[in-house]
Amino acid sequence: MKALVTGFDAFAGLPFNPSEEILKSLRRHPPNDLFDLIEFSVLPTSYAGVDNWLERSLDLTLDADLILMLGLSVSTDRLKLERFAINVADCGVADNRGEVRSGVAIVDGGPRAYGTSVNLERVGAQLAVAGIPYCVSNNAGDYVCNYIYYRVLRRLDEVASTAKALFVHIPWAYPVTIQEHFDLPQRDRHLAAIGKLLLACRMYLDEC
Ligand code: PCA
Repeated sequence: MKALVTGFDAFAGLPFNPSEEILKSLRRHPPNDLFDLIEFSVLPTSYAGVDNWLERSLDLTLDADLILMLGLSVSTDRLKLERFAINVADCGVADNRGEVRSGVAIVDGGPRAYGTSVNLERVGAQLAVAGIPYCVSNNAGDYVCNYIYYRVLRRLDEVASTAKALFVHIPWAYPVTIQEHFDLPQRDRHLAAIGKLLLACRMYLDEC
């Protein structure tokens, strides 16, 4: 099975983006037992950067069984499995090219929202077994993460692809309370959580 995994670089003045760190580590230690990884991309946190990546990666997105997109949410302390992407960019925070989009449709005339075809409850159940804190979220925000999610889901819909796409927001840090499960530095906790997420996705795909 082929997976394409993306993350984003630091944005809004934050010192780094854990999703970028995760991607770098996956590149060094690819989970070959779970997926043939066709690409790990760290994307610039900008609307235009996402557009450029999609342009370049058209074939890759169509070739993948799983497109797993990762990004940081500063307001969560657990993995957030995102169910929907909405057709609007509407965030006061400038992207890394200085662009602010307020109330702008992502695709003119496109559906108001797309939903992932991944069964989040089933993926979540596997995460729970592995002791990974997570929640299912119905709101991926209105910034660049929602933007890439909408654009990828739209592309898959347009070509009637059977590939599964999922956006997961990751926390800045996992709470101390899970330290008993993860007696590890934050960086390694992130890697452990994403390792279990990839495993959960693989198990889910095997069942489909
Ligand atoms: N998080 C931002 C954009 C990049 C990232 O990692 C978001 O939630 O939209």
